[in-house]
Amino acid sequence: MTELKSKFVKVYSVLKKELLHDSAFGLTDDSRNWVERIMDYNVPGGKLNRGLSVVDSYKLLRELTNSKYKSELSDDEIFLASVLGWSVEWIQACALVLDDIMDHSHTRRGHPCWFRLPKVGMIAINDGLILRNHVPRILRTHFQTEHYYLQLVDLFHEVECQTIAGQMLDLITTLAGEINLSSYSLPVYQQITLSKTSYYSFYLPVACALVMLGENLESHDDMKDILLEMGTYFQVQDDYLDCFGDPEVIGKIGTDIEDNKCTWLVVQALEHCNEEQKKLLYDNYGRKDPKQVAKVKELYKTLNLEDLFTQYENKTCKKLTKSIEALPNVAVQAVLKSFLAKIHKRLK
Ligand code: GPP
Ligand code: MG
Ligand code: MG
Ligand code: MG
Repeated sequence: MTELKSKFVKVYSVLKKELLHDSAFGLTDDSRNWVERIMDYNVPGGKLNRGLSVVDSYKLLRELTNSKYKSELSDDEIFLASVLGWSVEWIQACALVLDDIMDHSHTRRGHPCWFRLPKVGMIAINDGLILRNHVPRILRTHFQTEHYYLQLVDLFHEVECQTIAGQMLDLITTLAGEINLSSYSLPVYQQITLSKTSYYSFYLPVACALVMLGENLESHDDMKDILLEMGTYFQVQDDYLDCFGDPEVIGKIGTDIEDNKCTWLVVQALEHCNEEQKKLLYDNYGRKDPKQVAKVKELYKTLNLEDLFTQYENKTCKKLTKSIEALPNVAVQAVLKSFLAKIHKRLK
């Protein structure tokens, strides 16, 4: 583990302790124990990519701003950037707890989904809200005296609006697809991924670093556009792994076919199939029966979607690299390249 990562990891228990004693929640001994379980089960167990990228981006971008940042990162700066990183991880934890209920998922990060635990069930909905409401408390405790506090609160709120609107689109498109799969197209798919994934997973971590550096977010639209495009690439990978990934490695069992989701794979299948294959897809997609799910997977294989995905990955990586290298600032380039390196050809 790098020194920066180990400093980042340690901040989790600081935030946890503060939240367990935050009078705003008026916790009892029992509810405090429950909240501790919610946090420990759902917040720290992932790859931590989103959280760590706040600290990494801050480090790389501070060289871009002005000469007062030439010295080494101070412990205070690392701590504050880590607090923001964990705030993004908290948003992620809330999203996953709720998304797993909506997607009827079974496992997450190699364990049963939180709502699948016998004593949890639908209490998980309120638990998701608890996690979501931890974020403004964290921001208040650590940033309320900073000149950029309001900007930070607005940023988290706006990104959350995008994400929940994207989640809604993901879900209502699924309903439309129950009537007719022909509504599934690449533009529809891109609209869903942009809002449900790209904003919170790619734009938010970098935007946090920029706000901490006193930067005006509007002056970084070129970087934002590339980050959002990377988010689509990331969700295409997520869809691919849902069907073809190893559950042992990705830590979750796919449910997209059963859930009738508008995924990159089904959009490609619809585009490349003949009439007979289209009928097979219409008859078997969005059904719980494992035999029908297997038929859809078989069709994906017949249509060589695995190869098509590899081609997509290579093409997208080249295109993104070209856009990154066309940007004027080397620090910005470094941030974007580090993001791309983290996700390119990922297996989990
Ligand atoms: C990914 O969708 C998007 C999210 C997890 C955001 C959810 C947002 C909410 C506001 C609940 P996904 O369902 O494909 O993710 P996964 O494959 O990890 O379940
Ligand atoms: Mg989902
Ligand atoms: Mg899901
Ligand atoms: Mg998925």
